[in-house]
Amino acid sequence: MFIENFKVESPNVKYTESEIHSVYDYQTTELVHEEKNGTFQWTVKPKTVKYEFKTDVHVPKLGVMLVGWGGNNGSALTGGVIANREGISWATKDKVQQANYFGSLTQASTIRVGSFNGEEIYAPFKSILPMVNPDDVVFGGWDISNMNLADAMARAKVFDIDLQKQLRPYMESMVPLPGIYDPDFIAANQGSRANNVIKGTKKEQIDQIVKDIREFKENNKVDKVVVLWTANTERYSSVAVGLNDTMENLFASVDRNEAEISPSTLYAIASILENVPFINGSPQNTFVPGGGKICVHSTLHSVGVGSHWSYVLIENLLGLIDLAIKRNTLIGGDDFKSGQTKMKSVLVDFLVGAGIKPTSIVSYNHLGNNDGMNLSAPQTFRSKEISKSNVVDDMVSSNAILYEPGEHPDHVVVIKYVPYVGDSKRAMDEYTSEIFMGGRNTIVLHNTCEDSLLAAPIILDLVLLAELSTRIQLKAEGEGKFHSFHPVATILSYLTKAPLVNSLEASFHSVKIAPKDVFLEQLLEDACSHYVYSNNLKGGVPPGTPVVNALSKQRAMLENILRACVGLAPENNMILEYK
Ligand code: NAI
Ligand code: DG6
Repeated sequence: MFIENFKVESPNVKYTESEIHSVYDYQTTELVHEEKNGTFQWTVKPKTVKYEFKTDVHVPKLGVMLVGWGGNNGSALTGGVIANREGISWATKDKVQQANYFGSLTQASTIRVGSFNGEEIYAPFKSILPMVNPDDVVFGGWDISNMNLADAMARAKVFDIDLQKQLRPYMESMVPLPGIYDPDFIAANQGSRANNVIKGTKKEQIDQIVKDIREFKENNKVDKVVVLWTANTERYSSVAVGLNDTMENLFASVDRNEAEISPSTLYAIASILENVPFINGSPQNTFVPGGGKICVHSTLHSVGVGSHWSYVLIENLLGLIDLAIKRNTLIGGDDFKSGQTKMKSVLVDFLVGAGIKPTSIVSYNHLGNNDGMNLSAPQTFRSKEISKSNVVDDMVSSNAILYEPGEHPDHVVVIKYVPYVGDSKRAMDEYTSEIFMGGRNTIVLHNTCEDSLLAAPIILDLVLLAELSTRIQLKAEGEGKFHSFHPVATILSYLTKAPLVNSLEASFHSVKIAPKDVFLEQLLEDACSHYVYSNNLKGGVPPGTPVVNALSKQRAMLENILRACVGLAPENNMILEYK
């Protein structure tokens, strides 16, 4: 049964005109180990921490500025929202199609709230907390191509022609602002598009983006803005000490007009300076984390090192993340998780969770849109290859019965540009696994889908959830004051391929190694299998928080946090009432 909305009645939850206040018991565990007769004995201690959550219920008028507004995703999202807002329907060869938000977690999925007379009761995901209605979002943004959004929609060849005709009057007057163009960061084949660019030094370009954000806010009378990168995939920037390793060095590099600072980093700096959330929908290392220093500390006996343990100090060089932390401005990314990777983060989770050992994962795609053309250059392909390749690491490392330490399935990613298929991406995957008694199991998937129609609702979720999460404050027992979530928005990880996670500026991690005869490389390998540490080594996620790619865990994290804000326990699926 479906209910449109609900309110929680509990001594732990208070709804007022301005906020929802909840008191929440967070049940977790603490692990302790001790060495006895040469082996470690582990004890797991259940622990409950009291949290309080405060959610501001005032839903703002939201402006969304897309970098790459005139691209396939940008035009599909803008047109899709207008079609929903205006209640547009259009004729296809099959039927009269109504606008909808299918594919959006917030708009088209449900959560279970309980059972009533033996029936399961579901409510819209968006009904948990007050959220911006996507129909009310004001869109704007930048593009290095000056094409208006109606023509951009036609260029994208994503929507049916009857829909395009109806949308054209709404979109003709939407023209992207000039963008920051640096041919060194995207494929040379994009040069012919670049007729709408901001001139000047990097510092001047940041100033222009800041000005654009302020004017957009003012002209559209929006309360809040979110900026999201859905422009071409860039190549990785080099991460180097003195260049972009710290906030100070990053600013100094901008002042020197350093060539290695990418356009996406410049947009992100401008947004963070304006305290505007910035989300990176492409795989490049916009936030330039990584390049951390790892040193082996053998002198840490005071913190209880056993004879089989050494400690590794990871000093993470935070780059732009440092700026976001200092300004407490939300950042999120990287790279929308739309199709093939979403399947991967479901299928490998299922296989490893079932005790089956994936040994080879081979993923081919071909597509014929402008994204595919840009990715046909080796440097931009490499960014995508990295973000598509690291998505099974957490599932593999969760099962030491199947995998030896450091062992991984062979994992190959191929992307080819085939103009004829346009936006209709083909993804073919072969998963080979070892099963009972040396048996082999091969699963083959073939997925055909308009890429932008998968990405557009994900963009919507990213901006709506980013906005919502800026209205939530929390504190654990013992913490004096409420605070917002960590600026690195792990809450968005369901929606991205290489979730950016919050990091510690310097953190100790214990790594099990043999006492003396281990080479540093071995130690690093071991450390990195526990904590994805550096762009150069693993692809874009700093240490501190374990990286979770498994889709069901990511969804549960998001749903359960929102449930906690209204004092509801996590969905435990135990159905004890019926046992
Ligand atoms: P697209 O190529 O159609 O659109 C990108 C737009 O960005 C173009 O209009 C281009 O002119 C503009 N652009 C390039 N550099 C710019 C800059 N520095 N400033 C402003 N505008 C700039 O690509 P599409 O299909 O819309 O995808 C966008 C991005 O999203 C790509 O990086 C793609 O890899 C990523 N992505 C897409 C997914 C999907 O399912 N469609 C999933 C995951 C990521
Ligand atoms: C080629 O793979 C084009 C890419 O932009 C993808 O469409 C995009 O990264 C989506 O990837 P996935 O793995 O989520 O389908």
